[in-house]
Amino acid sequence: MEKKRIVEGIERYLKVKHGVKLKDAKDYEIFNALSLTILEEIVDDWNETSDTYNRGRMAYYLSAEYLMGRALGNNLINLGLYDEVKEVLAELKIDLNRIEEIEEDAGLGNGGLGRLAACFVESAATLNMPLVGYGIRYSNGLFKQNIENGFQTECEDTWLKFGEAWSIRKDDEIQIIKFSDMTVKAVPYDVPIIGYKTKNINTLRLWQCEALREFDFNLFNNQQYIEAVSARNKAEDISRVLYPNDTAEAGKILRLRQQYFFSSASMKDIIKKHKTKFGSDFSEFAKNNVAQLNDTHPTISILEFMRILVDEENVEFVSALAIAKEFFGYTNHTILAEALEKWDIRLIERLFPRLLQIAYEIDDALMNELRQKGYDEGEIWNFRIVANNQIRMANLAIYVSRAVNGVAALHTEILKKVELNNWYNLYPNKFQNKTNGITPRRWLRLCNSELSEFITDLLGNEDWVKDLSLLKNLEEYSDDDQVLKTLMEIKREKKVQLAEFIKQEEGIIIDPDSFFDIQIKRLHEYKRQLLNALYILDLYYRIKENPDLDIPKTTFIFGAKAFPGYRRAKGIVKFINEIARLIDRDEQASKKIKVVFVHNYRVSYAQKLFPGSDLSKQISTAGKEASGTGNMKFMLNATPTFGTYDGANIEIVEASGEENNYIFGLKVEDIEKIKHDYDPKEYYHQNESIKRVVDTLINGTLDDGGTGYFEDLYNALIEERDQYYLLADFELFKEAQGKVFEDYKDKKKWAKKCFANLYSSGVFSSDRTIKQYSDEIWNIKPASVE
Ligand code: 26Q
Repeated sequence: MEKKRIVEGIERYLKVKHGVKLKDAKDYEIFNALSLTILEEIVDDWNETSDTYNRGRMAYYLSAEYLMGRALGNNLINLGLYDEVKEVLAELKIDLNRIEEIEEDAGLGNGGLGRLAACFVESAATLNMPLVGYGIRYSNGLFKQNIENGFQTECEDTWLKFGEAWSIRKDDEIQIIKFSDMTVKAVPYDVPIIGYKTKNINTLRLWQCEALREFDFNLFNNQQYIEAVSARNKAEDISRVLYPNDTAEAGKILRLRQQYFFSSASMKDIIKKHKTKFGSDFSEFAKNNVAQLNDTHPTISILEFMRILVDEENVEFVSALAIAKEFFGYTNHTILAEALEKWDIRLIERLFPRLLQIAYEIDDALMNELRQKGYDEGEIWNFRIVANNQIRMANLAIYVSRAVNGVAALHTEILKKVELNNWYNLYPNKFQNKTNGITPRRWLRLCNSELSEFITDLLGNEDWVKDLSLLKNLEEYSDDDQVLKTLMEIKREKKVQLAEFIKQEEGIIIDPDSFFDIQIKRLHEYKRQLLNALYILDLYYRIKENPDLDIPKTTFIFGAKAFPGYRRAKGIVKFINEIARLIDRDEQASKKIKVVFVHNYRVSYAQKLFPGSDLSKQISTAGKEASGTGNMKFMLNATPTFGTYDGANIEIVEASGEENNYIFGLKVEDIEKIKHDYDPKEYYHQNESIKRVVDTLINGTLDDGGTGYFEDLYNALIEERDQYYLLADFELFKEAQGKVFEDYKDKKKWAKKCFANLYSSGVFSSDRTIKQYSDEIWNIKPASVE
């Protein structure tokens, strides 16, 4: 793109959008004008891509969450315009970095599942894969987190406050959505998904809910002002806010409305497109279309799809069901039983009575099949879609789909052998594994330009950004002192940058020459931030006993949002902050260790934390973390894993070598063996260090401000039998961390571990994952625009 065009574009959009000249423009206005300039540049290619895709078989990714983060930097990198734009702005005395930092994160997701969806749409675009993402345009994304006196507080996320440059509203493609008690509009906002160095531009279509009419004129004239706008508010409530929950809590009506809203809009959109090509002939529908359900959240799509085909398109029920079974695929993201979605049938009946009838009919079809295959009634019960006055969404998704997949090898094995074993025995060929991945554009090329340049220097070109398996070719340098030295210099530079950012954001000073031990992820008991905290507290006591304790100076960094209604999680936040305070106040301990809980952990913060890390903490109870993807982001930034035998940790360590990581703790089969007579009290009484740290929860060493949080944590460990096996893994954790500290002394040895992680990380590219979905489930092929 010519420099002149960039400047002209910025000036033009400043004028028409904000009514200002460049010299008077605020940073956010420059951000908007620059973004619109780039958007304008790609619109033709974008439309052409849609036309190209529409000519062939297409895949649709249905997800209630897309945790996109910021768009500008990523889009400039992928278009190959980053350096050019940086120069143009510099000539205008504007720092591109400052403009990037003004952008609000699009935080339309909770955590792993939402971020995975974001990586997937980017990879599909990069690979020219005909895939469209469908989701919800929440007015308020995931809450913003503050820490006040060590407690988490929340406030609303208003990401749209400056307007949003990176989407186009399509008023001519609105869908009308009917609930039994209200009818609303679904307005599509199309977000361009720009692949890396390709002309193709893919689409993420986010639906916004609006009322059919802005207000009721007659009520207004009667001076009933609140009533006049109440229908409008009720409609807008549907896409107002993302539920901050990352496990399925007892069904809430608004959540169900959200799910139906975007499912119905997406099904109608897909069917409309089909009809413009094939009229009312649905015989070839499944040949041209495939839809992936990102967990069960969009599973009501199946019922809506059936309703439209049967009631509106006059397709026989049996044929419609056969088409649906070809059309849908289902990805499972969780093993936690409490996270499996179930909806009360009375709720479904109240909002969409016809969908309940359809659910019963599908249930009948399944039961007939099972009876024919000789299953007895007791066995059949577990398969039922409607049972106990509930619709079991996972059963519906499994029955009506071409494929069911888990998200890491271990996870898929657990689904097959335990959680969904009955289904696996019924349909063994439906089950597949698709190990998660991450996009190397955002998670290396963009967030770590220093390391990226170094890789490019070593490999001679930038091909690795599009084919991450090429990183393997770095292995030949694994004994090259100069290479290892440069790698560690880059790491140190990224740690300095992180320390500066933490100072700016948290007002806390950390030492970039200390060891950065980082645990960043949603707060959950199964993820065991509490185990990490207890370990640190033990370390504190060991330093008190022996001020010369031989460990490297270490900064323990945490970042995590707790679901606002999850009391125990909030107690853990407070506990970590109290440990931080205890250490800061201690002259001896604070010389050796420091704890920082960074507030409002989010995608843009993550982009600074992964590159500035020395150790990746992935310590979930074995069998509980379906995959994890943060673990891959650390690895890609050359950081060893300290983790349990869980999720994708296992594959990470397999790829880069046990000797280059720290894998410890009980395995799934160990837990199976001990679970019946596990007694945490034995560990508590027999292990003095365990007792010492656990007792701080109740003996007044640490203060929870009278909330009862700490006593509750104590009870979880001691009285409620430590469901997540923290005490059983405590000594193993300690031993493994001891090994980390020992190994870190040998700088070269450590650098080699970092480097091995980098050159072994290629397989965790989401490009690989998307290729596998495309080949093994979706049956789609790349379609490039010329
Ligand atoms: C469901 C119903 C009602 C309210 C909320 C929900 C809900 C929302 C989000 C349930 C679950 C989620 C998110 C789950 C999630 O992020 N799972 C993670 O998915 C990642 C991608 O596959 C895995 O790497 C993680 O291991 C898994 O925890």
